[in-house]
Amino acid sequence: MLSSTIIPKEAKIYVAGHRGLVGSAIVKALIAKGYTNIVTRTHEELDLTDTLATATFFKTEKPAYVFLAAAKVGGIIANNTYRADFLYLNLMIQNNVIHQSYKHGVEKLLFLGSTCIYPKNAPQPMPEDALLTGTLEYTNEPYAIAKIAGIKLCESYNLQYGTDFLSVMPTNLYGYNDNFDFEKSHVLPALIRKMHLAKLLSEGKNDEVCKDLEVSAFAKAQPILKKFGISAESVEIWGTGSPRREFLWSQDMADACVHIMEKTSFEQVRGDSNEVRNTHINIGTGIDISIKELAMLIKSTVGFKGKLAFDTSKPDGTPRKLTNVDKLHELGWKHTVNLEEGVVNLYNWYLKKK
Ligand code: GFB
Repeated sequence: MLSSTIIPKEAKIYVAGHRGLVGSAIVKALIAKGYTNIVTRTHEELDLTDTLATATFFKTEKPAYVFLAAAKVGGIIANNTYRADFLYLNLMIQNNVIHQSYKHGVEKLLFLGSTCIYPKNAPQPMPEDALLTGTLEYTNEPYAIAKIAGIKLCESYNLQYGTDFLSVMPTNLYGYNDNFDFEKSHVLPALIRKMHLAKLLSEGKNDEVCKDLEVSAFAKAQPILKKFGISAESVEIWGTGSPRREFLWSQDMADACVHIMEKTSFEQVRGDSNEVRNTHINIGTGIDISIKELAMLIKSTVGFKGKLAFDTSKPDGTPRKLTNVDKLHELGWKHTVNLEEGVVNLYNWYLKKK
């Protein structure tokens, strides 16, 4: 199954979403591999939901390879709250970038989705073929529908127009440049920040708490801490703690993306059926952990001695999301950073950033 596309080191490569968690890691991975002609645009410079602006960008820059890592993303509550934004913005971004890539002869495109495309009760670990076999998890249905449309758009351009657009579905990601906002972030960075603040409170370091929360006085920090269930004695964890999740270090994800861009083509993954489906590729570790176990791991990494308080009024989301990574392994890629190591790396990065 393994072959290789020769990508010249000076080929023009556009990384859409280069300031995000994965996009920034993809740029780093490309530079490390010696690629010299990487094109990026900030959101202020190019709004990818703007069809005309995106068309002008492709016409002018003519990238040969595209990594589509730009997306509206967030944790479970953000997905459930901003349902229209998650559907509309993601459809617009991917429609514009994928269509313009076709129009301007991009040689290869890699579209990044998410494992939330699979049904809520998909078999575990979830193989690529589980797509569209059941009802989606309610909290992220709009986001999942957008990502499923992206997979189908890539497959359909390949089948109708002979393009080489691949889709990869990463498991839950974490890493440098993560979002630590209590309401919008994913569980791992949220718990690092909450446990860190609780530890500072338990040590009486109220000034450092204010600095982290960017408030001028402790009286202003108190309502925020209360709202998010952070105290010297305990940290609030959303849901029951029983859902299981798989976590992948974002730099590993980026390396997998570059590996697939270099080594895989649509021809290789299309299969020999007349009905071409499920050509996307899962990216994960194949190892999961419960949210309670994750909270315990972060608690011990941060050094917080208090308790965990489970807020069952908050949603659990999908009970389990473990990826089947057989296809990825057959394509010659395996993760390198384990969760314990990754949590230490991210906590150290967070401390330095402060
Ligand atoms: O990371 P998270 O928001 O993503 O939540 P999902 C994972 C689990 O952690 C859920 C629990 O069961 C949450 O209830 N959790 C506990 C917390 N405490 C917290 C907390 O402080 N913050 C957060 N965010 N969660 C998203 C999807 O689902 O993951 C997206 O909505 C996408 O579509 C993304 O696929 C990767 O795994 O539940």
